[in-house]
Amino acid sequence: MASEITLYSYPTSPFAAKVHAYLLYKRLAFRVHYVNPLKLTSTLPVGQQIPVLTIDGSHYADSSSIINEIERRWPAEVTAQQPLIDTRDQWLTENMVPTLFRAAFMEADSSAFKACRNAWRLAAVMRKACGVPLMLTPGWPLLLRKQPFIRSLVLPQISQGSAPEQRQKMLKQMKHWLSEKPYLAGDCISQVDISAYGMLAMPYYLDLEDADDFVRCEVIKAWFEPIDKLICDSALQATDNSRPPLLAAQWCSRLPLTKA
Ligand SMILES: N[C@@H](CCC(=O)N[C@@H](CS)C(=O)NCC(=O)O)C(=O)O
Repeated sequence: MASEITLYSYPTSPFAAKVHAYLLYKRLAFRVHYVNPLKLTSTLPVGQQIPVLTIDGSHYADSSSIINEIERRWPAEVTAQQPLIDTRDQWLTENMVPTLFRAAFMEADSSAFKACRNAWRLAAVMRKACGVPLMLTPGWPLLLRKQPFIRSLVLPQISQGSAPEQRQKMLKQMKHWLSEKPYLAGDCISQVDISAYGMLAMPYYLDLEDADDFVRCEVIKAWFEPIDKLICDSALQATDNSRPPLLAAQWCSRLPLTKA
């Protein structure tokens, strides 16, 4: 019998996007419970943060640990070396997640206007998917700026340089890995690729400003497009909606890069 899998998620969470993309990659049947952030702790079956994954009544928290649990239960036939996967996954998550939050985090420069527009875009999606009340959405840029978990991710990176500089650093590192091997941790696709894909695809498809820099880079685009097709096809081919897409079409302002 197939396992019962539920992902507790926000459509705008880069951590949840990693796990959601991985479930699609694995072609597992699952459902997504989009959580109202005002009722986060009373809704989650464990912990206080998104994502949580429930498999047959067992609960798992933390995106990388969840992916490791999925891999333990449904192992890949061929895989890259685990220590390399772990180090690169950690590096990418630590560097990429703050840049994603910075896209909607008002800083003391001209990008503050872009950050506000991005925050409102995210608020609109959170309203549709998670039932965030309309009256909260105008203040979303300020609410994001005040969130302790966002501040703890973003503030250390701000002291290291501008958001575009940090994204360039990340893209340079990904390009370097892809110049050595076809995938981010070697000759075969691994959780590093799928996690990075999820974290890049979510802001790209929601059309956050300046979130298409990686698609404009030929090397990254050549890596991204086949993974995008794999993940989008997985959702489309499950006609009973047993594999919900990473982002529902009605939230996206961009057309799919690749057709099924
Ligand atoms: N290390 C965790 C971080 C998860 C996380 O920060 N989730 C955010 C949403 S993107 C959250 O639920 N924040 C609510 C809070 O900390 O109050 C992971 O990888 O899953």
